[in-house]
Order: sequence, then structure tokens, then C-alpha cells
Amino acid sequence: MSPIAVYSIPGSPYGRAVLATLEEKQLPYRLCPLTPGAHRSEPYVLIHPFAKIPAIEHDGFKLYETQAILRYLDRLKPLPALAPADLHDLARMDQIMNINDCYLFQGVGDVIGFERVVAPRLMGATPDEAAIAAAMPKAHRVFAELSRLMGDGPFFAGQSVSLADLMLAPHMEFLFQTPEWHVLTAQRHNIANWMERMNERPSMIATTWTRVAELAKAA
Ligand SMILES: N[C@@H](CCC(=O)N[C@@H](CS)C(=O)NCC(=O)O)C(=O)O
Repeated sequence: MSPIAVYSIPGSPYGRAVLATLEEKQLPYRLCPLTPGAHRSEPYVLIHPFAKIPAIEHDGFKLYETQAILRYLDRLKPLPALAPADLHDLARMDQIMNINDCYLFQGVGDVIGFERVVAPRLMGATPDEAAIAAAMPKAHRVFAELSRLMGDGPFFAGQSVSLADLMLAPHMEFLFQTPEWHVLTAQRHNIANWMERMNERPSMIATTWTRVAELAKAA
């Protein structure tokens, strides 16, 4: 199979979800790194008119939106299956992916993860403590719901890893690096244990910010 071109920026959690899925599937890929800002101008906006990361190109087929990309990759190479066969587990997978996009990233990840991890690393900025504090009530709501939905686990949608875990883990891993993580998971051990398990997966180890930055340099 010809390699899949992945347009991403090292550190992007959405980009990492795509890369981790490619690693889980053992599909050939080529990172096409973008520098922050380059995603807002041509030629990238010709692929992604909404100027977001990531996008892929495979045999001339261009695709953006992470959920669509993950499902494309899962259907492109059916094994190992990353979408459960059980109807309820599949619905749960879809639900978790949407919770990630609508509630975890927006107002939680893009505030706490950005202020604590991204802005200091990329811009040398000092975290905005007021913005972080203001994001915590929503963070607690999201974590409470994720914990309830996971129950006894081990994964979010059935007994094996799915696209839900691969979508969520890169976003959660940013929060894992912050002091807020302990507050958010103190009473939610299933989430803390799941994060530890995900962080040990080869697909997550192969796609850390540092590792993707190395790939970007070599590209
Ligand atoms: N709905 C999009 C969201 C992607 C997204 O928000 N990516 C962020 C960061 S990982 C981004 O491109 N941020 C840069 C910007 O908004 O300029 C998807 O699922 O791919």
C-alpha cells in the first residue's frame, strides 16, 4: 500500500490521534510537517479550507476532520479492528469521540493543556492561572462523565482499544502533564489507570511531541 501523507504540526493532539491510529494499524505513512501558522495559508488551505490540523492525502484522495480520517484508516485496513462489532459499544465509541471534540477539547484541553503545556513550550509564555481556574468546573464535568461512561473499563468502548481511546488519549495526555490532572482524577481512578495503560502503548510512545518533532526534522 502506498504511504499515507499526514499533514500535522508536532504537538497537535488531533494530529497525534491520526498518527497513533496509523501506528496501531501498522499502515505506512509519511509525515508532512507544517510550521505553526503555515496551516492558515496556501498551499495547506487548498487541502483544508478551515485551516485546522490534521489532514491526510492517500493516492490522491484528500481528507480532513480527524473522526473521518480515523474511520477511513480503520476501514482501509480492517485488522486489527478499531471499531467494535457490538452495536452498543460502537455507539459508545462514537459518543466518546464527540465528547472529545465538543466538550473535552473546547474549553478544557484548549485552555488547560494550552496554557500549561503548549504556550510555555512554544512561546515561553507563563500560564494564565485565571483562565485555568475558570476552565476547571467544565473539566470536572467532562472527567466525571468520562469516568461514568468508562465504568470498569478497560477501554471506552468494549474490551479492546478503539478509535475512541485513540482520539481521546492524545488530548488527555496534555492534561496528564499538568498539576490539574491529579485533582481531576483523584476520585476517578479508572481514568488515571486508563491513561497509564494508553501511555504504555507503542502507538502512543511512537507519537509523543518529541518523537513527532524528530520525524518532522527528518522529513
Ligand atoms: N474538527 C477538527 C479540529 C481540529 C483542530 O481543532 N485542530 C487544532 C489543533 S490540534 C488546530 O488546528 N488548531 C490551529 C488553529 O485553530 O489555528 C478535526 O477533528 O480535525
